Amino acid sequence: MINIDAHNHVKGKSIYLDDIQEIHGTLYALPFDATVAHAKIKSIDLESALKTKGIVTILKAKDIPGQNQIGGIFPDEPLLADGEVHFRGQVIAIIVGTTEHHCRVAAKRIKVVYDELPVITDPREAQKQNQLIMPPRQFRLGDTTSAWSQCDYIFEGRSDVNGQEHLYIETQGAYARPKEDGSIIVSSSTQGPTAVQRMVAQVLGIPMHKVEIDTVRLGGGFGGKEDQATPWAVMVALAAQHLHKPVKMSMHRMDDMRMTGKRHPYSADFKIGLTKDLKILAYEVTHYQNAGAAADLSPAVMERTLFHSTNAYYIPNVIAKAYSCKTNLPPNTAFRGFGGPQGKFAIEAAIVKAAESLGVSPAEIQKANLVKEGDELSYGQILTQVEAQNAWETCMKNYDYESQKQRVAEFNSKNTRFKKGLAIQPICFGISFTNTMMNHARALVHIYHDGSVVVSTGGVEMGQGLNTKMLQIVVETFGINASKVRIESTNTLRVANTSPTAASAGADLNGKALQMACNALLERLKAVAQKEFTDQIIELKDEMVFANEVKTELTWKDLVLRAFTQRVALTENAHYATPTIHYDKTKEKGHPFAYHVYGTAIHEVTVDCLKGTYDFDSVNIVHDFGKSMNPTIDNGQIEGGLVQGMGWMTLEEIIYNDQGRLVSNALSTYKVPDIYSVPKVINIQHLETEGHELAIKKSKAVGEPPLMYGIGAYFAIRNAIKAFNPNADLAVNAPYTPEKVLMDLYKKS
Ligand code: MTE
Ligand code: LUZ
Ligand code: MOS
Repeated sequence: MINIDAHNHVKGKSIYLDDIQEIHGTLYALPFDATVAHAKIKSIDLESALKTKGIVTILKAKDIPGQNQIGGIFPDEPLLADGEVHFRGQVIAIIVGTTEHHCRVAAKRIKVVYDELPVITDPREAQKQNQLIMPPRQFRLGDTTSAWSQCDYIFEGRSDVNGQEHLYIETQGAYARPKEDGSIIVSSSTQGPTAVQRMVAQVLGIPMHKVEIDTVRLGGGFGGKEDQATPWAVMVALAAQHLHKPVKMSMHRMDDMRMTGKRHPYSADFKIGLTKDLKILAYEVTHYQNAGAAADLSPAVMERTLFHSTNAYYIPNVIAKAYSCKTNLPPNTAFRGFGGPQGKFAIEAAIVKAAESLGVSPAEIQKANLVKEGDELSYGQILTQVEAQNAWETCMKNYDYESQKQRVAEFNSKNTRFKKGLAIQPICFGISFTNTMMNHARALVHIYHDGSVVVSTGGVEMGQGLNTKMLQIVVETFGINASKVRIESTNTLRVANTSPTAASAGADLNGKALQMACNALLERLKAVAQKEFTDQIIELKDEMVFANEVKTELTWKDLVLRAFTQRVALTENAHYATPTIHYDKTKEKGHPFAYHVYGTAIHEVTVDCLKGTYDFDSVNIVHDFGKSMNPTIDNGQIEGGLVQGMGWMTLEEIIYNDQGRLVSNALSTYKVPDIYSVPKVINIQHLETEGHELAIKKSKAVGEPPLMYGIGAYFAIRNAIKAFNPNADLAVNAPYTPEKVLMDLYKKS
């Protein structure tokens, strides 16, 4: 089935937040933010701003009737700064006017006097000063202390990896309209309508039943709208409540980049021990997560870093520790992979360090340590249906890696200006929210008596094709044509208490609930048909209901109408909660993931050793989709995830100066992959596997895992540099921008 949004997207007919038809009298809200990263606010002078033409009001912390608090995990984040600011871009006031332009004029007239305080931007520095979001956490398997003595080789090192701007095409935004009795509807470009509902209620001081959140679709979220779509929705709701008027906000790209958090930068210290036959016996890693100025989702992101600290490798003795460090930057947040990529980056750095010191290829170490059936990970989960070795070997064989290696070696021996590099990147990614409590979902299905069907789930469409997958479930369960089914917006009045669409689990969780609802309706309809056809076996097929043996036929439409006239319920609501998962935080042991997703990618890059620039010749992937329910959409997720991961590892460089000012604050200074920088060839092969019972239709979650293939891009470039300058002593510090590549090409040993 083609993506149901394809035609409207291409024609520009799809509705995003800023396309919603505005009600006459709609006002515009502009957030006014801090220009220093850490300070006491001595005074705010709004007088001249308030007199500006077109300005209706300017709201500050004191204008909040409920709690000035939007922290999701910990209550440590005010909606509006009150007395002090902790990062540049922190919102101090909301300017409301008749147009955005008027608000911007007023913003220039607001005068804030600050009493500046010291600024910390580095996570290690924050840790030294005991500026932590929460106490550190540690996962432990086996006994590293005694394992070190059994190792033939031990290496230590450090890796650093930068953050990443989400760059959803649609910036953050929301549109609030007051309803009667102090209730309110807010259209929000959010991955988490319930999170928005909860915070609107909390800040406005009203119960959740007075707050309706509606989300049609997002022009991309990538985690950036899991938690951080909330403040803007709360701001317009607050303004609408004050003024009894519709209020809208649709952020300017530079405001969005400056005010919102990003992927967490991490710094890590590692120690890795191996035996002579290259088995990794012990691994210790300490992660320093740069959380920014408030918790946001950092504790959960840090947890996923720990869960993925050994990637696709079995290591019998592990200590993985992480600090969530508080700095004066915008709170960093969810981003595709959610800390997993940073955990994997460190173990790959450790393996590369060991390989280079031993004079072997990293691939030899990677291959020798891939997880197998029954292996235990550091958090106690025993792996089953493991496809790590299968994916690796299929990848090597199907793409003829041996010849590729020879061809690259030959190329490098004949060329000096251009050098090629290869890297292999296996992945193993856990599917489920690491917080067990979040793994549930609901769906609501109405069959109208004309036979048309409308579906609501808690899942949000953000370009990943969720709605198409939901439609497939309905169509396949009922055996009816897609034109009979409509997937409605995600709305907190129709589906309540939703988890955000995240953790790649959107299709699994909402799809399973939807399947249950459809099956319940189907049983009821079958019973109606059975009565009509005096107890014969009924099968729904191709829009017809066939009664076996007798040649009576009944169309779907007739059957639905008969059910209606017999007063049978044509609405069903179902609830699904992932079975089998559990986790004990006090022991840091359990079975947090429903299943894991596996795969292997081979990167080939050519580096121009005069300029430091590079081109990716090819990325060859073998991926474990299970039984993909929509290969076109799923391949799109692999391509997009891969390129997004490669961007993180290569071109995309977030720069804050030491005063916490975002220097890479626009697309002129922040470079993302474009059509010229994507690999010239991307091959994707589907691994033949059974799939998993807990995956929707045995079609495994696909949203986040492919991002981590991108890590291979970094090490492919490193290998090309090594081919040019074999003795260079290279740090591991992503991204590998052309500037850094150039410096490393000519670095002394
Ligand atoms: N694909 C597109 N086109 N746009 C997005 O915003 N977000 C990614 C991934 N793929 C995203 C995307 C992230 S971070 C997640 S968690 C999943 O989609 C969420 O959707 P799913 O749970 O339905 O896979
Ligand atoms: N969000 C969350 C996530 O709250 N918990 C998770 O485990 C998670 N994983 C990936 C992305 N978002
Ligand atoms: Mo994705 S980071 O789970 O929104």
